Amino acid sequence: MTVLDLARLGSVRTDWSLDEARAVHTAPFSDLLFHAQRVHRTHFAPNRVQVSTLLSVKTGACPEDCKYCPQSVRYETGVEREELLQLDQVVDAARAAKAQGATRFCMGAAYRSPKPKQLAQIKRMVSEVRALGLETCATVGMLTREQACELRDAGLDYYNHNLDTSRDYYGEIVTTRTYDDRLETLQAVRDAGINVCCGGILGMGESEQDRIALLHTLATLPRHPESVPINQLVQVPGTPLHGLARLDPLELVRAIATARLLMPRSYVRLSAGRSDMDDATQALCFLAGANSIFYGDRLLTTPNPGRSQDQQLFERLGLEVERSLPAEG
Ligand code: SAM
Ligand code: DTB
Ligand code: SF4
Repeated sequence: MTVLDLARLGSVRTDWSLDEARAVHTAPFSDLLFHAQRVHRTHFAPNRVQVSTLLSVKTGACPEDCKYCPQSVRYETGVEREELLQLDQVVDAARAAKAQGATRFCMGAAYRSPKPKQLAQIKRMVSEVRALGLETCATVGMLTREQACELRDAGLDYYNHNLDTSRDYYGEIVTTRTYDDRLETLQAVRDAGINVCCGGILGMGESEQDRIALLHTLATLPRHPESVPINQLVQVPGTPLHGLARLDPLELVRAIATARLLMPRSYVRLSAGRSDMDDATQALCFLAGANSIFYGDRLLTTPNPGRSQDQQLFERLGLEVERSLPAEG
């Protein structure tokens, strides 16, 4: 390799060049996986997976135009508009998720950004879920610095806000908010002292260069996101991206391995899209350094493999669910 020796990778850096990121992503597959696994083992227990459970606390009728999303009001996808859930509905779902082994509960809302009354209700949800002994995560759209501080004070541990794709390709996917809007929200969340959960979606018709650029942007943020969700597009009829050619599964594995090598201490989550993957692909993703999944039979509005299916997969692979909450930091 000309610009980079994979065998020397393993330390946490935020000064990656795009050439270095490309050299990692395009390395011979076995070298890439070998070194991703090597680096994974220096920072994490090799056979342990963190599990988060998702709940859509406000579904549908979103004003944004994200071309992948079944919840945008602009596309006929059959997703029914629902009001914000009641507090007790959310707490019941969180209790059930905890009983089933989740350590983190992530509440998603189909908002561009929350209004003051909505934020007040979400803060109550966060506080009550945290009181159950779960880590809390929310993804409710763009936040101001003040809103981020309010959520932190309510007990929010993580905020999910994805970059989705590369800066260059982004305009093909979303026009109602900019890449810089997203980066600003991420900075507000970081400055508030909330852990950052930030990743993207693969399989939206982007090029390999776009996937590399997305991973490079994530890995050169002032601090790496603590969680990096790598979603494979869930193709929903009615959305503009429905019917696209499927991503080569080995490209997904490459992206996970690259995330592991560029962000060695971050949890890399094999996120949406697992219902469309076979067990061998998922096994390769874990080998490549994925160490987190969404657990439970629904994502936000689309299906996820059921718990029993995941338990079988974990047994086949000798994976165990991380029971204790990881140390802060
Ligand atoms: N409305 C908020 C926002 O977008 O900021 C939060 C909820 S939104 C559904 C959270 C993330 O889910 C999106 O940023 C996107 O990365 C992911 N997502 C949405 N639809 C998806 C799909 N069909 N396939 C894969 N990921 C998807
Ligand atoms: C993330 O990166 N993936 C999750 C979570 N963060 C909020 C969402 C996936 C949504 C898939 C489509 C749906 O179920 O509506
Ligand atoms: Fe709305 Fe979020 Fe879906 Fe975009 S991804 S349409 S902001 S719910």
